[in-house]
Amino acid sequence: MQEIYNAIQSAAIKIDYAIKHEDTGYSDNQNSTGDIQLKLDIHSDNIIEEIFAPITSVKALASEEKAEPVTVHEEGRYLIGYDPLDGSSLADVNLSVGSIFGIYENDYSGKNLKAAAYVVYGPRVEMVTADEEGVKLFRLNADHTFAFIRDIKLEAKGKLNAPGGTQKNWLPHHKALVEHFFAEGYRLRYSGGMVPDLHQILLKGGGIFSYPGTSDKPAGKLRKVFEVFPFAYIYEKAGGEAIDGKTRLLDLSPEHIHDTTPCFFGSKEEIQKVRNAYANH
Ligand code: P6P
Repeated sequence: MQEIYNAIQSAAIKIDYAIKHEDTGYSDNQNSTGDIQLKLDIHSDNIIEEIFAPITSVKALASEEKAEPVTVHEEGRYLIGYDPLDGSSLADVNLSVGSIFGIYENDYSGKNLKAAAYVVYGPRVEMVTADEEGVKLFRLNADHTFAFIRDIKLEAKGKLNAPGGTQKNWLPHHKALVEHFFAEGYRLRYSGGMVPDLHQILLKGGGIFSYPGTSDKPAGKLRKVFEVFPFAYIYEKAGGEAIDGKTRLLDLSPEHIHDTTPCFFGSKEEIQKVRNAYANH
């Protein structure tokens, strides 16, 4: 797994440079979800593919920016599912963005995740890894190496509330749930970037991030393989939980590689409140 973490670090350094110094404009292409791709999306995807393709333990690469997975070593052990630059349009307004990686075996179902990692490109470049040894925070140094900073653990209850999705399309029980957290004194922390928003809750010790099914998007917006499963794995390894409102996210499987799902990530007490709110819906 260290070989894969090293590859993520190498890609992160190149992608961080691209964010800071290259064109953040739109390309003429669309990805398979219909999003118009930024030149940064395509460049970040190419950086990752170029760095991962020679790794013989990697069997295939599935990117949010590509229609189908690409096989690189038939005998490889790991399937990588990744979002090369999540929230890339936020780079244009100088907000933090991130890369997300799921390291799977056999197939891209939640139960077959063996490790997960992400990189946050913000005032500092930080990488978080999650595996059987727990959740660990690393930070990029001036000498272009990543130094271990600390282990990450979630408290049973937090103070932050990151409510995603278009509010006018929230279902009534979801709106009541979000309002309950605010009435309890939770503070709004939502940038529109999944990676920095979930990173903040992890580093601050707890809270709740939600991207629900809405009247216009009943299956939610965030992708199972590239975004949701990796963060579900990370939140569980940090002592939290991750559900779709009822079901544990890591018990789900994608019918198609770009499938989406409603998702809630958070501390145990907050996730129990989500279960209660969604019990009869
Ligand atoms: P909304 C960014 O486009 C993204 O995929 C995630 O990073 C983020 O959590 C979500 O969409 C934001 O979506 O609808 O709240 O703007």
